[in-house]
Amino acid sequence: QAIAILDSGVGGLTVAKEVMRQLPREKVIYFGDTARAPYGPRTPEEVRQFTEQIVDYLLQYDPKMIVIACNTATAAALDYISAKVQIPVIGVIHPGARAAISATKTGHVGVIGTAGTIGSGAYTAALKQLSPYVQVQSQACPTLVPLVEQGLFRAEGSLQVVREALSTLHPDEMDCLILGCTHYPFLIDTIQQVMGDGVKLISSADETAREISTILYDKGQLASSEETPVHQFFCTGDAEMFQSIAAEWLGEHIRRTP
Ligand code: DGN
Repeated sequence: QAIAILDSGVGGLTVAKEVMRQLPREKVIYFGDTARAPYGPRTPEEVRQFTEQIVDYLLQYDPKMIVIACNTATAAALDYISAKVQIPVIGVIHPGARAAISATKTGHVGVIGTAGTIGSGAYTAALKQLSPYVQVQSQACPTLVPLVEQGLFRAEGSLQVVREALSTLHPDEMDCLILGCTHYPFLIDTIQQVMGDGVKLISSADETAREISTILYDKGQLASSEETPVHQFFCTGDAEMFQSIAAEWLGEHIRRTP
């Protein structure tokens, strides 16, 4: 049985990569809804509907758990999907918040994400649930996901786009910044350059993979095969673009099947 990971596009690959690193025996089935990305500007109802469709598709493969590796979809649909399916379902917002609370020394935390995620207030709620003292600065960055989906995250112009997207944040008033969108780790070096070395960047991927590991261990469901798993990837849009971004990010050869 595999771990099913979904996102609006290539962003969830940042989580998949960490799952493959921390849990190398586990098979991953990845679904990127690249034809309908970005989810950020869509209504929560629409994001919930899309997430449900993807989960229904993935359930055909009988996965042992589902990872909603998209903050926008986690904010809009995690509770709904968890109540609907019989297997464990996790999102990326609580792991991201937990990682930030453990990393911050000043209690001043920044969050960037899509308009949907920031508008939902889900990060502020998750951070405040963990610590009543935390101060949160947040900013929606709608221009960043399209940059990543177009494979332009290493392009020269990306620095200017990132600089503009982050221009309202005050790096001197936070010690960590949550990359509250799974696409943003593709831009991590550029974001670090803009925010400066005083701000630690937090991505949910590491903590999410740890949570998956704990859940599977507790349920006695960790894979035990000696064979290297063969992962599967699905996308709804331009398969060539997806293949090239996934191969580069994961550092793996990805073969296309009809
Ligand atoms: N990767 C998704 C997230 O973490 O919110 C969102 C991307 C999007 O479709 N805008």
